[in-house]
Amino acid sequence: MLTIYSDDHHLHHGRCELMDGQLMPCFEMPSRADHVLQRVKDRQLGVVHAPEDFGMAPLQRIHDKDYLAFFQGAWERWTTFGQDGDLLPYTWPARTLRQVIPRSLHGQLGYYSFDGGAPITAGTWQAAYSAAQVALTAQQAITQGERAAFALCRPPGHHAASDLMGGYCYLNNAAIAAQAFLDQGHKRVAILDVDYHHGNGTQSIFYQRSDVLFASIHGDPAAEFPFFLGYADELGEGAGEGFNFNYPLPAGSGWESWSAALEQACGQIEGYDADVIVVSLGVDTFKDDPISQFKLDSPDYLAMGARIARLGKPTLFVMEGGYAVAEIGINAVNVLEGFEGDAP
Ligand code: Q9C
Ligand code: ZN
Repeated sequence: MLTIYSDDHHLHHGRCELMDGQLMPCFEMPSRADHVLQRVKDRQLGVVHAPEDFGMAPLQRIHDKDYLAFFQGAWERWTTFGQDGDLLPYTWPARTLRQVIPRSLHGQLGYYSFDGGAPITAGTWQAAYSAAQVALTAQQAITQGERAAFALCRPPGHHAASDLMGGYCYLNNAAIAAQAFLDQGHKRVAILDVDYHHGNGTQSIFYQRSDVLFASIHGDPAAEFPFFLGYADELGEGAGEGFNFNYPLPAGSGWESWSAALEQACGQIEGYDADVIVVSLGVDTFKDDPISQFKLDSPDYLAMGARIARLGKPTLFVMEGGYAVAEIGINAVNVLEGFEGDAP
């Protein structure tokens, strides 16, 4: 399987995220992608190519123009204050407050974010921009006839909405790629999100649309980040009604219940008859993940890939979460090898 990868992810290395009342060292760190790349090479999964540059237009198909401009220019504005620590928001326009875009940098940062988990550093824009190009380059390979491709994106994307960053995500790589498929003539795209956390950004982007089906298996948001989206009764809205499926599972869930949810998600995708599948590939469902509560083991990821292959569609894998750094490469590449072992 073809892998697309850019070294630019090293430009994003946040110091701290706000979690459980503390500033903690970021779990989302550069060594994550380095380990996945190393495993791709060790297993000789296939060639590794650098991304092409498709410019801003495909990003603007998903993200708000003012959000993109804010994100691109935020670090420069921060340095004019003589600051060089990471930018982290601390005030959000929650209930009773007005959804107004203030003049202040930190006011705007609060407006364009939903948590304190997505620090902006000097290189965050370039890293996120390149990650989106990684997804688009892998997407193009599939358009040109590849059966599958792996977009080794970092930072991840599935928590990012049209005009919101959060949950370590800035640009929604999977959504940008899904939209590119549609813009190039595909009619129906299914996004299968297997990350431990609900893909709130992706869901929100396509919630009112029938040309993208979204199915996600994740920790029950009543107990788990992102808390405020991802419940089973969210089925889509308007033209999108019946094209959104959430499978929240309790803490402690292992392969038996997880794979039963996967079976249901795959049933929906099969009924939808998608032209192409985008997999938001997070492996933070692993039993030793430091911030997650599922119990999948490394061989389970082979079975996961095999089941996805039996959908029988061209498939784009987009890297999302996974914080057990020593095992992230084994688990992510196991999905890809499981897929290839079962591809028709
Ligand atoms: N400040 C992904 O797996 N944890 N994101 C709480 C909030 C956030 C996970 C921190 C977990 C985000 C792509
Ligand atoms: Zn996650």
